[in-house]
Amino acid sequence: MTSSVLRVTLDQPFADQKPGTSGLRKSSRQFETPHYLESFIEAILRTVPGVAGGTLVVGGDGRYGNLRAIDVISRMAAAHGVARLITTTDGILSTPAASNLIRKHGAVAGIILSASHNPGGPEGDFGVKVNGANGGPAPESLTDAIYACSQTLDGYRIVEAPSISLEAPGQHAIAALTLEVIDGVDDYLALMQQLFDFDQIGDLLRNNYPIAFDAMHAVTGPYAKRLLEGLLGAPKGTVRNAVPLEDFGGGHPDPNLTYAHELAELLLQGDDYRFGAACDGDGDRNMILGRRCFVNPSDSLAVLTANATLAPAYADGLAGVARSMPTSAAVDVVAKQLGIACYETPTGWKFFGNLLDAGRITLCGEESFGTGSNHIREKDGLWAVLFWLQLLARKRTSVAAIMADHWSRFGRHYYSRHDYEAIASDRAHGLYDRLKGLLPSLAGERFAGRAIATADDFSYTDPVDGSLTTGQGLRLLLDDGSRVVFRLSGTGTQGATLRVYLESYVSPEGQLQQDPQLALADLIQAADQLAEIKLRTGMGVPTVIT
Ligand code: G16
Repeated sequence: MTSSVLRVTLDQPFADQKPGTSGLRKSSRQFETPHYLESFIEAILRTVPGVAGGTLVVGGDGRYGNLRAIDVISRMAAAHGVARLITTTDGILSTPAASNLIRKHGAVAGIILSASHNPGGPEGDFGVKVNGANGGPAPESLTDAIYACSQTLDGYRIVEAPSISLEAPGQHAIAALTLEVIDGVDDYLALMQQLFDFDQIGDLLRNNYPIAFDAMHAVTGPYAKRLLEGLLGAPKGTVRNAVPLEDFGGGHPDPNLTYAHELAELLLQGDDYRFGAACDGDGDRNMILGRRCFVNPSDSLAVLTANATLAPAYADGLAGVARSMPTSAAVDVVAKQLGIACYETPTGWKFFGNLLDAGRITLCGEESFGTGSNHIREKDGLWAVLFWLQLLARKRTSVAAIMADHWSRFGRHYYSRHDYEAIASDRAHGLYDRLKGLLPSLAGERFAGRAIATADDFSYTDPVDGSLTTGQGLRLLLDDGSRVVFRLSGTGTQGATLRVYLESYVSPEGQLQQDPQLALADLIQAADQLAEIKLRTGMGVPTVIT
């Protein structure tokens, strides 16, 4: 079949293609605007080093727009001289599995089609993420260069060819490009088998240890089915909402207590299950639940760190750990006791990349339900689920007992995040800028009965390459170790989302209360007063409380 390269001229570049925390995330409708997707892909293909003659990985979370985007990317990659493009059956590829494929095949980059935990469908969101040759989210230097390129674009190149069915594995040609359709699940499962003791976990799950996993009609369904119900022998039906749907069944594939409330109710109010977990749209986030027990993501990182040697992959101990700034300091306490380094980075998985590549850290995590290790360069939802199952299989105790034991050894970081979503952008920025302006006058002032020790806008110097990142969140560090952090989300698509992170520490000797909202009540109230949240947003309560 002959195929020719079409050169499409653009009258003017799209102004709104600035990637956020996690790539370019916009409404599906915006991505359907003529030439919008194509021009961002053109900017990627012109900017990523090694595209001509190289290998690319592409796939996505199955949301509306996934297959169309893979078709466009394949034909544009062919026009840019990419030698080999690896994609998966039905184009279904989780973000962690993509990271693994990039590394395994020596790809120059990966293009992951997902708006993560944002809703999908024609009226939902779509997204394009770029990962580099190390398998991790592109560093800011690369996304900035892609953005700069998109802003001067005069056109793009695409091969004219019929679209190729991705229904089954196989090899196809588009001009000189080889399109390889592989099973997206096999390689990921093989990697997990190297990290964990499947016999031990299987023994747990086959013997009256009912668990529930909610794939939220998103990408992890096919992975979790083969993993939990196949390899590990959990009963059929363990994986709920297992079929990926273009609109996630109308749901919001964000594994937290609000959006995964059905699962949360099963575990927190019922007695049928010992363990529950959910992953997000593209499979990199995780929520862990035990019977009547929610595991805060910051605590989850601390528990995995404290017990890492129980998993075969980490039996020799950890090089170090890292957490994003708004994540609680629970892991810091564990790291100190283990005598290993603990790094505090800005929000965004890309900031862990250099530390992982340099071998300075083995585990890392974020309060936003992301946990991962050096096995790939992305956070990994099912990996975290397996890690917890590994702990449970070894300890033969409950999630609640693991948490109680942890707090009795290390103390407890009461922690909560309050999200105010879809605030009018000017109001949110007005609130934030006002607070930022107040910072210099806050040190030494009283706040919720404590003194403010430090009030600053977090900045980070990467210890590996020395790069400086500023403006990463407004912090109030109080004299008793409590903290309040204010940040504007980098992943929303409607208006702005204000996140307020609240944390206070109680030592093992201290009184352990039960409900974090009560333990943090004075901080919550003081944060609202200082930032004038209710007044300025008109919202009486947060949209989501974690
Ligand atoms: C993305 C990044 C995460 C980061 C999160 C922050 O998550 O991959 O590393 O923690 O954004 O989101 P926000 O800026 O809204 O607080 P994801 O799962 O959307 O890719």
